[in-house]
Amino acid sequence: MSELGRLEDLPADYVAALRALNLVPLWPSLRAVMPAGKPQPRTVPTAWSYAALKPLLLRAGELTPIEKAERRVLVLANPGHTLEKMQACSAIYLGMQLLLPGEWAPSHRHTPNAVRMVVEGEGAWTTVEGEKCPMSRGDLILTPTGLWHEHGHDGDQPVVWLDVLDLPLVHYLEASYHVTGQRQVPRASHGERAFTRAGVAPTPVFERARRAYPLLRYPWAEVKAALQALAADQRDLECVMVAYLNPESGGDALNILGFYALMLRPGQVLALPARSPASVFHAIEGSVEVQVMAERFTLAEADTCCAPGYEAVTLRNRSPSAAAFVFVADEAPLHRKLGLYEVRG
Ligand code: GTQ
Repeated sequence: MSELGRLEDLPADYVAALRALNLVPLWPSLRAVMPAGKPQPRTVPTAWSYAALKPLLLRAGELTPIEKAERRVLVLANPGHTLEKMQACSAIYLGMQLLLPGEWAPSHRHTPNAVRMVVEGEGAWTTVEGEKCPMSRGDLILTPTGLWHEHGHDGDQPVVWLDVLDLPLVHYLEASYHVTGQRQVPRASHGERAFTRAGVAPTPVFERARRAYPLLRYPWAEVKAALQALAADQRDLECVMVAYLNPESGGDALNILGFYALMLRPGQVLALPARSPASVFHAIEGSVEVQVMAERFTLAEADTCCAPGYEAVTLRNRSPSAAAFVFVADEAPLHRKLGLYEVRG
């Protein structure tokens, strides 16, 4: 195939005439926007150590009162996108949020979808549309697009959680905005237990208005038990993984990003195929080695890393005697909806 013409090959007056009319020749940029065979992601494999960031997050607690921050968050930014873009990868934002005892992060709603994976501390809660969700380590709390949410803390130690949002995508779509609201009054009965038995869901005789997001809190104790049961039941199963689902529709818990919990048996090496979506890995329990491209990260508990799409990822449980548990977020629901999803074996 012959080389395509370059911008420098064109007369300067011609390029200037085009620019004056807001016109651009395609051919000098065609290969950049559609590279041969495989995308060239900006996302570079990056890891964030919790032990390294925690003192800086606690210092933010001293430097900036919650009233001056609204959300006291250090963003886990991918240098490949430039730090200012606040992106872990093209569609995923990651942040570590600190709430100190007695603090309150006021009620708001916004167009981006968010989830919280609780990293450390007891006694905090997120109220979502009046549903008060207690936060314990490993719990996943959804705050889907448009739903009111606020965070509070009745405990006596700092609480930290990992925020995962589709903010980069929603911002790119010029659809990102928020609305500030009043303190919520928690509802007495919020039906939290209604979906925690596998295979059955509430079925009222009289049709009720179905909630788009019937389950907002996925307790770690339940998810871990599901993984352990799966591993014990299928001893040959290589990938012991569960997806966080909407229990009424059976579909992904949220529309844009996918969320999963993975168990690695003692010493297990798990080779994940190259797939089109980018992924994030966060160690909930145990120590896990993550190999992607030329990088090999060792994730201790509460550490996080990201991997670009179209790259194979190999995970290894570093313990010969204990299982390891990993929280995974990816862009798969988005890729599937757009018809872009690929597995490259
Ligand atoms: O807790 O509502 O990390 O609105 C970024 C934006 C957390 C939140 C973030 C947010 C929140």
